[in-house]
Amino acid sequence: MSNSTLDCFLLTAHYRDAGAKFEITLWGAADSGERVRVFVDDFRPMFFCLRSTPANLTAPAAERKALNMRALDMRDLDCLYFDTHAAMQHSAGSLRAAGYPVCESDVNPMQRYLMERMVSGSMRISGTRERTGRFTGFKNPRLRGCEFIPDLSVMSICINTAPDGGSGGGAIREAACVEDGRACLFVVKNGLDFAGPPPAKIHYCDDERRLLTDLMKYITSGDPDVLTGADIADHTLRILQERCLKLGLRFDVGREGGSRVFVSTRNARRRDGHTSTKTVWNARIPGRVVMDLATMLRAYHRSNDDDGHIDADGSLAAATEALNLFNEAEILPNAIERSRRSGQALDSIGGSVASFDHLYLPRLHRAGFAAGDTADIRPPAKALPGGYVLEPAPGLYKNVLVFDFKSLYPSIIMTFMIDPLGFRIAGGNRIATPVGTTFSKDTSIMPEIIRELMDARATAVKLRNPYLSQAIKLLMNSFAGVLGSTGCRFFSDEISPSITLTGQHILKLSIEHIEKTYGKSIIYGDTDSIFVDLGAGCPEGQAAELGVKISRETDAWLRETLMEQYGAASALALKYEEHYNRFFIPPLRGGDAGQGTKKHYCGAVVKADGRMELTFKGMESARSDWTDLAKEFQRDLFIMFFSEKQLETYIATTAERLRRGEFDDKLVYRKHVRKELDAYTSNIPPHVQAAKLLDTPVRTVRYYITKNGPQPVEKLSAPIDYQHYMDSQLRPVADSILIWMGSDFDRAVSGQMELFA
Ligand code: DCP
Ligand code: MG
Ligand code: MG
Repeated sequence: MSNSTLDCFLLTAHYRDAGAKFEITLWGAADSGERVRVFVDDFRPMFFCLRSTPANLTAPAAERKALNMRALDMRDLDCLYFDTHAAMQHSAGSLRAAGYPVCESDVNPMQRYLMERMVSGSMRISGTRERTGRFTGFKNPRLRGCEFIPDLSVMSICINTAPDGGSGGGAIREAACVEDGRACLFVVKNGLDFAGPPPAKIHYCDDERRLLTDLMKYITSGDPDVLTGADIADHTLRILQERCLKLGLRFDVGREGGSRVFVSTRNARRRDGHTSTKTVWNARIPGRVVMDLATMLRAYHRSNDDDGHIDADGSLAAATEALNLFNEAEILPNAIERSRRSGQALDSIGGSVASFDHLYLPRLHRAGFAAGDTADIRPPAKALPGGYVLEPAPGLYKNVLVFDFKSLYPSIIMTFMIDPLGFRIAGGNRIATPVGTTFSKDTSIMPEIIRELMDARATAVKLRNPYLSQAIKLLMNSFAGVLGSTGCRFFSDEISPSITLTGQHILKLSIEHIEKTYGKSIIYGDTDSIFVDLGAGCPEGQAAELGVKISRETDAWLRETLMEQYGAASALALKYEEHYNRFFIPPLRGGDAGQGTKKHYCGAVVKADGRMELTFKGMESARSDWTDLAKEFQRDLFIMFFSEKQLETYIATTAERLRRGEFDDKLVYRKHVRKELDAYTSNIPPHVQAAKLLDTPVRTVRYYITKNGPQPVEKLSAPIDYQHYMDSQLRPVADSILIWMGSDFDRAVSGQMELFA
């Protein structure tokens, strides 16, 4: 035993009431290479109540302390400490029921433990270091934040089960574990045949029991920090646990006991306003972070459902591919940097509200204030305003410059010192926004947090750390969103609009200024972007120069104007982003002449070698209900359109070739099956209809639309329904341009029919 200090990164954190005590167990990865268990049982869950709350009502608290703290409505507060989380929740419930307000009773005590120590992922542990088996242990150490970035080991796991129904239905016959430079395949002898070339290492097992035992031994001795794979929690680990239970084995893959896979339900608000209940499988593995491949890809790359799905033969190939995707997408460095800024767990996604609490609450407390409970937030009577979207002027343009404000909402927060505390604290020096709300200049927290994040982002850019800079951008932007969300304890129907409406005001001001100063027309703008039409007459090579000039000069003008009108020090920066040589805004389908479609455009940059690089917005073909045919057709058509070539022949030829079957390999739809097939009862979507025709279940179904309805690629029997593809793939692409030209798809196709007569 020795007194020591260790820099660690937080891997997993769990808490519980153990009898009459509250316990926290943290696992971390240390710079020394040690893996560390931190056990805490001297932290007491707490919340605040009004000083005026009668003593008999707070008797269940282990301690009531009068602190020099106030609520945001300026009433004095006392702090209540409890021995257990349950006691804390119970007491908060009874106080609330008795009509006495409580503050921050809904803050998770473990999150509070970490945030008050300023621990965001990285933590410096000081205390008595104990050796417990292969791991290092600390009990009730001192913890504070630090800057340590860990080097974590990852294991990708995949299993294959025997088909249901047959003998040994559902049993695991094959499992693979893949790490960087190491792989092992576990196969039950006489099980499924192993396909493909033999891997580095095959471990034959007599039966499933042996496979499970050896597999779990392999995982715990390999001791990875991160477990990943396609559907790692809701498939791999869930089935592992299930089979262990069935065979009377302990499901044990963590750094200590207590591994558990369980289902939780989440209410998700659907777009139609109804709520649907979603079931989510969670894996709680002490000491190991469980990161589902598809979930993490979605979180960091906004990719669609299908990404992260593995279509490999055999579990070894699948686990290898999953690890490759995990590494290529750089999920770990992204997650680490996000955790270091937001204070959220490595495997967490979203969590904007919790991140805000994590950064804001400790500073609020140090300023002598505590926030209310989220349950006390009342939803606004009507939806809060968002960004301003200009009416787009449809048509074809040459030389369009695009400008976009850098971190618009964060820079508005800084410029006008927008802050929940600064809003409520009265008097002193104040700054007024263009909307009329005012904020304290003397006391504020959020502008300071944003400034630190902005500086950190600038450093990240300088150090070429794209993960950090992206993590910071998303975090900063989430602040504005969180303040407009009733799930956040700082929600206010005055603060959030102070940001968005000021954004609208600044966009309009800037547009007006550019139009007036440069005599150019603005053809579109959205929230913080401005599209300027320079016209065909713009001399080659001058567009970029003008772009830089407009952005600098507009910044300077805004700085003067905002100082003069509001006494505000502008933090706004209008970036010159792009010069499109060709640009197109489609007309609004079924709208009046001159109406464009918002958030839809296509721009082309002509490269030095004459190649055109296209950017699609809104009309992009990256959606899963677009086939390869539609994507290629759209790209080719726009290149021809921008090159001023005649389009009808190409459109008609493509339609004709489609009918002749020349594009059959480009007509496949791909879609992820999210629920069990039997869970679909009415209104069965096409991909599920197709999936039902397959012998074995798949997670991504690839299918055609045929004259007999949807059919999977593997079971195609009916003729392909070419008319369907004509109507749903070719027509919308062609019409986006043709309608603007006064024609349409049918006319283009029929007008050219004589070609094929
Ligand atoms: N915005 C938002 N939610 C999104 C995207 C944007 O609330 N999903 C808001 C916040 C942004 C503003 O719109 O500040 C402008 O969006 P941008 O995409 O231009 O983002 P930023 O201006 O913040 O960053 P950048 O520096 O990349 O332009
Ligand atoms: Mg922007
Ligand atoms: Mg923008």
